[in-house]
Amino acid sequence: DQRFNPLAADKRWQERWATAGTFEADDASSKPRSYVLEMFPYPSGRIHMGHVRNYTMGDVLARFRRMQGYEVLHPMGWDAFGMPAENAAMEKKVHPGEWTRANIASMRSQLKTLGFAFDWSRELATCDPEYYGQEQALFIDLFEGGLVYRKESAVNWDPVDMTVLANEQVIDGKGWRSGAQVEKRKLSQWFLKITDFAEDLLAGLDELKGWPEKVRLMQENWIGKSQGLQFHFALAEAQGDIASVEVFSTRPDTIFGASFVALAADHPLTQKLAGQNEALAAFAEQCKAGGTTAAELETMEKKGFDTGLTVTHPLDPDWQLPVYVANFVLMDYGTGAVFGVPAHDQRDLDFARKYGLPVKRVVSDGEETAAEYVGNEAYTGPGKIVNSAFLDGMTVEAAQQTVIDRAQSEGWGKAQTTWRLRDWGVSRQRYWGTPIPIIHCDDCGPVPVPKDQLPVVLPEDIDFETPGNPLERHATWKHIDCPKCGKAARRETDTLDTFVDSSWYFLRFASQPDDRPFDPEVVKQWLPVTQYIGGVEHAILHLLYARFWTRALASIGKLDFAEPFESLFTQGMVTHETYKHGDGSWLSPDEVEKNGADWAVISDGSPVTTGRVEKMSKSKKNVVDPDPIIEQYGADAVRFFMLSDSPPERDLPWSEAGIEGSWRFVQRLWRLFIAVADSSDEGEDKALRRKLHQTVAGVAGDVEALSFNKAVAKIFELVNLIEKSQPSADRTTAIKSLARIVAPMVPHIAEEAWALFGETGLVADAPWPEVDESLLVEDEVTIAIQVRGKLRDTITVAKGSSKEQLEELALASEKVQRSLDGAEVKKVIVVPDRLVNIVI
Ligand code: ANZ
Ligand code: ZN
Repeated sequence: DQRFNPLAADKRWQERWATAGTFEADDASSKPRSYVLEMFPYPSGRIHMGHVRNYTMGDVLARFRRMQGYEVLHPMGWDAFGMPAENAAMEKKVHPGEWTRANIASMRSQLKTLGFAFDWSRELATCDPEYYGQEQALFIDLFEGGLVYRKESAVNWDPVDMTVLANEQVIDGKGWRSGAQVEKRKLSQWFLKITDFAEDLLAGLDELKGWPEKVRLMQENWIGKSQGLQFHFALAEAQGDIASVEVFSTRPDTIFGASFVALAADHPLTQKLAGQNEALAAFAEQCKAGGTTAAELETMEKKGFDTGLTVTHPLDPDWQLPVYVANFVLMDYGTGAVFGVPAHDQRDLDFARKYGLPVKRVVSDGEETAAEYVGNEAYTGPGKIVNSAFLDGMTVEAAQQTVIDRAQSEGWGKAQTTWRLRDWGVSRQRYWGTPIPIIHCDDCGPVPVPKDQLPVVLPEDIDFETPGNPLERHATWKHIDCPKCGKAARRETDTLDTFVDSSWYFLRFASQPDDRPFDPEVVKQWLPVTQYIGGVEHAILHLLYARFWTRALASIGKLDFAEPFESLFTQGMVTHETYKHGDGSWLSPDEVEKNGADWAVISDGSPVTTGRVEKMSKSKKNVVDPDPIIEQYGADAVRFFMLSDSPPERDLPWSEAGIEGSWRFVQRLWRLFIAVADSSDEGEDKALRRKLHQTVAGVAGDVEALSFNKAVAKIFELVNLIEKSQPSADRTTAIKSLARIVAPMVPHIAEEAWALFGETGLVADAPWPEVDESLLVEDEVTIAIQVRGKLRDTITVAKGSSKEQLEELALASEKVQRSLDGAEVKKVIVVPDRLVNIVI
């Protein structure tokens, strides 16, 4: 057949790989190892283009590494716990487990149609008791290792999902899933001591050379190490047992620019004052409703409440500063109180202007030194200290040290390091998660479930009619006797944040014994993950938790390495144009068609406005479902399109033209393959041979660097040259090698070709073509031959030919002799490797 038919071929090879166990990783292999991992999906129901792109990239690398002789671990599984399953249970009245497993089944078969080289024998779902039971065992290990504790704390409460959210899950003051305004509540919660590892998590970032700089920076900012001075301002009049206000500042050098002191709404002093002041109590309430992220604190309107109290400046007993309660001061950072320096801090400046407070310059921008600061932009740059008594003339750094030294020697403050990172609250008042394996006993307190009683399995008979936690409401599940004293006790009804599930799945992929979470010896063979690929949306959440979890397990002797992911790649998104009705409602790409230059709704011909190219998302309806595309064009064309059109870190705009181009390219490959299937062409084609070897080497380098679009460009060049070349033994070799070069990208057609060539075995198992290094350097050059400055001929000669040789060859040229037409040669100018000019 002249056409490649993916419908038959795709399935045939997918089955062959499966029955041969081609991609099952061997724990006992003596080959070098490579662990290629893509972030496992949440089983929402359908594979989307983002998944296709992500997994295609990982797949190319995994297949390529196998061909290079590595033992490759390339697993796939399901991040299967979480809210959407419960939402489905409430909306559609299906059990979350049933909904999840049905989704997994359909997404698994979708992934299989793309021919990904996954080791399906290691597939896992975090909702399997075999998985979460081992997670419970690890939780108990961490509990016994002192890395888990329970405390009453103000939590972010999502009133729609009726659950607690981690700080990371609150975006712009709203729940990351529900989008509902988050409230503050006090609840007893389980925490993991990630802050014990703050310094180490920060220091480790320096070693992660294979991570994008931007991700490292995001983690650094999240961990947020600040060094400064913690000191107190004495209250002019003590308020009961409170005699001073403790503040933390990274800018003690600006202490003479202080203009006010501000307290958080839930600061103990605020609370005390609010007890006697209704207006203040109302103001504090109002502050708590506001957002808590850095970005929000920057942008929201600064509001304050003058308490009427004053404090004394620590370096000038005659100087009194007013005390405000301010909405931009957080209780859970530093000490929950600050001193404001309006001239050098924008928030403080906005605040000072609003309340008419003094604005005193204490750092000179190099020109101005006057004490009165009139601008509306705080100066935060470097400079000399001014208007600051004994600090005058110092640099910012020197003044900071001087103030810290003075505070310490006089005993009113001390050098302090403050972290933005908070311990990780992992309690969720939800059903569909890993039950926290703890039993509460009135006499013994919290007792871990004995390991031989794990897993603590979720009950199946639950009801979702009422909001809140079904485990709490279940008639019998939580009632159990205390494992220590035997008295009636209660199970913990909170489940673990699903980010716990994804904090160690890569370990379980490497080793999954029945009787423990993993075998550290086997894990050691595979980890760290050689290449991790996923979305940048996980730059902080998942990646920080996984780094923490690995360290935590190492600290209790379960592992002997700290960093789980050696290299990280964050791929761009798949985007699509957006379409809208006249009334502004969204239309999906398959509801519209192009009518000349304009777009129209297919059903009624009404006009369509086209919008920006944006990430494919259900909310904007600009989603293209991969399934029908795969059915129409086959897996290889889809895979090839995912790799070819954009650099992998950039967004990839989906286009019909693009996928069609890929489809045509697959057919071009096929025509080449069938043409040489049983060719006995003879003769050399040195240029083509050279191109082949350059391509083999170049594509290898590009794939290794995940520069797939560059690899594709090189393959295009080779194919173009092959198509133009005459039959020869070199051409046959080039085409047969081409099957191996493209095999990681378009594995189905490559297998088909491999069989066509009469090769035994699978191309997936074939070695990557060898490179003849000597063919990589250009050893021939083309020389221009001019007569009186005019180009008359070109000759190809060995690089570095001598002047004499070049002169002789030039004069021997027939075209040159013709143009000389018997004239006398006066002089021959030779520029080696470039040109020969004959002067007559
Ligand atoms: C005086 C000052 C003067 C400040 C100046 C800054 C600039 P980072 O670097 O993020 O740690 N701050 C301290 N605790 C706070 C809280 N609970 N809520 C809101 N703001 C707080 O920021 C440290 C700075 O943030 C501290 O230094 C303090 O303001 C403020 F020209 O003190 B600074
Ligand atoms: Zn007990």
